[in-house]
Amino acid sequence: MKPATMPTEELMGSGHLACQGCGATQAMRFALKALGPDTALVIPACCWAVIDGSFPHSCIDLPIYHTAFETAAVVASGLKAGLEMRGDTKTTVMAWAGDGGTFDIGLQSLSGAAERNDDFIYVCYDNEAYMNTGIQRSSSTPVGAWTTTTPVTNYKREPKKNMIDIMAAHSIPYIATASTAYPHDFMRKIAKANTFRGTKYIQIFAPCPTGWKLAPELSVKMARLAVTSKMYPLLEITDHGQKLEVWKDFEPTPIAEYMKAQGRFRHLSDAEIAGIEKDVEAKWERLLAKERMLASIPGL
Ligand SMILES: Cc1ncc(C[n+]2csc(CCOP(=O)(O)OP(=O)(O)O)c2C)c(N)n1
Ligand SMILES: [Mg+2]
Repeated sequence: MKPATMPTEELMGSGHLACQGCGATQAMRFALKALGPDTALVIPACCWAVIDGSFPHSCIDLPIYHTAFETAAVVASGLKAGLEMRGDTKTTVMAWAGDGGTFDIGLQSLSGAAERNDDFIYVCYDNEAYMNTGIQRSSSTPVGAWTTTTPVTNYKREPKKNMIDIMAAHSIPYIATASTAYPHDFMRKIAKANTFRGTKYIQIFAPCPTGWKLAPELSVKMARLAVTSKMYPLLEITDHGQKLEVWKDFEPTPIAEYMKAQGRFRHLSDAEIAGIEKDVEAKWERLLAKERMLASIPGL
């Protein structure tokens, strides 16, 4: 990934209410730099419902529609339709939800909006649990993780839900994953998403030092190691689900380096970590095979 210049315009101020090292907060700042001021936000219940501040204060210099937990996508659909009825076809509507609000409770309204191909960007900031209510397991929580509802005696055994494949099955124009360690890549993907009409889905890996029992200063490092350990591949899906591009231009790092820095994985033995690494490697190989397979089919 080539370095690029960060836009200097700030639509997010410093007076936010997030924890130190919050990846979701970094992600919002980058997204708004990529989109600019002609943007309206829809935020359901999640940490970000708190982070921007309580009315009448806000750290974001844009209109924000705070919604019920399960309704981010359908409210974004309605907001966009309302703006268009008023003759405003320019404003970008961005729904901004957590993994619980996306992978679990908001899935139905997101699926409905994506099937209709309603015109907005949906960003899921993925911190891999319900953090705002005290670190409960979501279907995005990875195998092996401690949460308050998956305690060390009964830590998470089920694999993380493959939300990207679910979204790809909707044939929407643009899907991407991103990581807070690669802000230029994320901003490029947000800007690219904004060039398509229809539903665009971007899922950004956003460390939560509080929920992961992680030193806040390691937030960006973890976001990088998640990618270089192949736990969280960076990819783009275009052509309505028909074209997949996976980023491979990095030095691979061992998964133990990623997992051992985080208290949520501290109970895992070396053998268990090795088992997870094997699974991650197999998933990575399948992803690359899929990329080759899609590239080999002409005329799609
Ligand atoms: C219908 C409903 N159920 C439960 C809640 C309580 N609640 C508010 S935020 C939240 C967790 C959100 O998790 P996620 O979407 O991952 O965002 P994060 O808190 O991690 O930022 C929950 C369970 C709610 N507001 N509404
Ligand atoms: Mg979450």
